[in-house]
Amino acid sequence: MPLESNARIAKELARRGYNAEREAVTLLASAADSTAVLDAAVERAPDDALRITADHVRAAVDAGDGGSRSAARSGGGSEGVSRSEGAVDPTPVSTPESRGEAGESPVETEGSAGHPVGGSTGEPADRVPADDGTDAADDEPADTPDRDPNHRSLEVGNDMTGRSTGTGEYADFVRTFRDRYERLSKILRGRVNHRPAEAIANMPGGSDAAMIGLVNDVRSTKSGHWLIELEDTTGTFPALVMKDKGLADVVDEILMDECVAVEGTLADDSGILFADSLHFPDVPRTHQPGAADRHVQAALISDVHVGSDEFMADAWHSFTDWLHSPEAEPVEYLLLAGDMVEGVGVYPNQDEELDIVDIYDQYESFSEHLKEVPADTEIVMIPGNHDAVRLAEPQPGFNDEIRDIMDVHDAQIVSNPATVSVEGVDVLMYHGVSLDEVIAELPEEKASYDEPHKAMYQLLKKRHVAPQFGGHTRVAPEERDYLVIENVPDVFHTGHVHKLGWGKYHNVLAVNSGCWQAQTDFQKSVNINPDSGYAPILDLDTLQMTVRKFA
Ligand code: D5M
Ligand code: FE
Ligand code: ZN
Repeated sequence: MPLESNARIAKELARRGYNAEREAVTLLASAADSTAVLDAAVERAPDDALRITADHVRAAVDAGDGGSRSAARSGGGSEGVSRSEGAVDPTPVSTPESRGEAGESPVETEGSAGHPVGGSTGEPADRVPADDGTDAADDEPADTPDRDPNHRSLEVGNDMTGRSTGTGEYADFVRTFRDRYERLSKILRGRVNHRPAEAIANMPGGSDAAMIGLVNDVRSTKSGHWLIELEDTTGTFPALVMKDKGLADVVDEILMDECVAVEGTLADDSGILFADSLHFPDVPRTHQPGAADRHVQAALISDVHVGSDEFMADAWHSFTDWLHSPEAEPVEYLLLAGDMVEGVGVYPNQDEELDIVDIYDQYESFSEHLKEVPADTEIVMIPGNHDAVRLAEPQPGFNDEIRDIMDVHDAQIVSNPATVSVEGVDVLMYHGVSLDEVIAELPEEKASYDEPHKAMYQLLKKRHVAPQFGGHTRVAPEERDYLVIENVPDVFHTGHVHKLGWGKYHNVLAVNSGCWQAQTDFQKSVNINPDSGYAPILDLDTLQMTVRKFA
């Protein structure tokens, strides 16, 4: 097999159990006899090495194993060849043979602005503009990135892996909801002069009053008004939203168990509050997102579904191929929002569409695919509902057995949800199971599969990734409600619905990242057309995004 492309080299190394530095792969690609140098480099690597480095390759080249057809050695010293100087012959990122399709580099595709990607190649780039309204993509970065790990910073927050305390007892649920109430009511407290339920019941009839509580019940009355029951730590209290108050639009957005504030006037007998306004915790419009202080990018993906008959291996290879290209040099981070593998027994009759039936084998295969990603890429992964962790959220970040299988890349494996601060940009990662629920319950224009980012806006508004309890999304009680969005993120990254969509809500960039799985039989039966083989690439310095298509 000729080893003419970077991805082929990465794949061949992966086959032999090695991950490789980008520079090592580039050096190998530029060698006159890549196969011979690769053999020699592997030979030279220490027995316990997991990674082939540029030094291993250089040593092999210097020893004359395979020679060089370019200036692969001209960089000299331990620094070697700087890729950004173009000293190495540019190796084709992919060839028609290696991909089995037209071998052009991936195109940027349209997205956002309320419209999903068309799905065809060759469309113009669509970008989320920088905050000042300029399209920073047109400005070339002042200096090329150097992929120096010393410039990187990545900090994980809200990771509950290894911290699960819940036993499923009633008392655990009480504690979770108390924590939810405390942290979300704090956000609302500055905006309304609220009183506890108990105190409101004792206020004189006709007084102005406000209450903050978790939604216990929402019902429409015979006469077309709405009755909302709120609960706080002292009790429950009913609020009546009259149909002529112009609040229908707000009532439409209410989900059970979320935290809201209601302001209004007490009835004469102080038994009910007539609502004048309703507030969600929401994201302040003044939110100022952070930014990296150099040109560096993150690829935001999810739903790889390795092990499924429909896993799109070719698209994945094209993606990892591209990651090895000079164009992808700034992509130093890869964020993976769950559903690494297809799993087993997730849905009825799922086994009929499995390519790999054993869950561990699926992770082994996923891990082989992950090895194709340049070794010096920082990876963060959270689990999804197809992964081998408990289904109830928050989901801990895998057990040791699965971690061992996936350790090829030294990835940060954290819980679902979790936050990562990447060079000053705060990213909230959440797999997205509650999006199904938000889409099912809210009117089409507020949340739909075609515009998944709008459903994400709702979660930001509620400052909670899965407000409803006892519905479609399973929630496990913990001492703390890890699903509360306590700090406003700069970027909200989800997957799960297999639809690509992105947009900004009060300065927060919401991105749903599509998938690497073609349409399944189930999806066909319910008319879900997945957006497969896209990689949204986020500029961490401008928060502008470009979507690349690999299928
Ligand atoms: O979810 C992918 C999307 O498809 C998500 O919106 C749920 C939906 N889906 C897929 N299969 C099913 C079945 N069998 N029942 C209900 N909903 C389904 P994923 O997490 O990748 O399966
Ligand atoms: Fe999925
Ligand atoms: Zn999922």
